[in-house]
Amino acid sequence: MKNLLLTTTLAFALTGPSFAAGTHDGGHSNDHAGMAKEMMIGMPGDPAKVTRTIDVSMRETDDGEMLFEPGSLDFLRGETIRFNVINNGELEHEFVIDTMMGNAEHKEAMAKMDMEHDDPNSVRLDPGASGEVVWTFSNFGSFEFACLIPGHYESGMHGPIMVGEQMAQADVEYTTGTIKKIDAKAGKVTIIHGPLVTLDMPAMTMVFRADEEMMAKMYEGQDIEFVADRVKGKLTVTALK
Ligand SMILES: [Cu+2]
Repeated sequence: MKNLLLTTTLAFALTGPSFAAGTHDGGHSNDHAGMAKEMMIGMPGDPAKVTRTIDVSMRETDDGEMLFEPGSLDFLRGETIRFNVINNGELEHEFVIDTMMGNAEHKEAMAKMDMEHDDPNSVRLDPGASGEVVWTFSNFGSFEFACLIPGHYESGMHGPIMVGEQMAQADVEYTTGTIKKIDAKAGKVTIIHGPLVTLDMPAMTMVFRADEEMMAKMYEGQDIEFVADRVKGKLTVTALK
């Protein structure tokens, strides 16, 4: 088959304009107290139905950055996640999940007055403290986690949350490409490739990592079908045919 994009494991739907109103219609205090109100990003999860636990660390770096680890999050629609959030920094931080619009509005409000969140979609922690958020991602889309304490978002404390849907296993995987260059010593291969939908990347020419075994099956100029994924933060060819 010569389709540029043969298949895909995840389908992402972007949040539409109707979602843009955010979740805090100015009445910030109205949705306190853990009310199970559904937001675009989903709703408070039932701790008995947690499907995965994710550790999230918050801290500052020596050069003045502030960050979350991991730096991005991917879920499947319907997952209920327990976020074990720990503040490894020396300043107070918070973990808030919402639409980007919701976070932007909230951040603006916090710039005027440092409100302390007590919403089910957030947790605010003193240095050394840990806490949790249990959340069900009931809608597709692109969302965001962030710390909205003034200045922290700008110092790096935000990252994307993608909520997608799992397709049938038979539909999984290969993208077409042509091998442009191989640098076996460095374990790198340059591939002119079609869109990598699961990685949210358009068609382009990119350098990937590949292990020795994978490399042995490749030659420059070869037309391939391959799967790429992030392995330890590096784009890596994980399957080839
Ligand atoms: Cu912070």
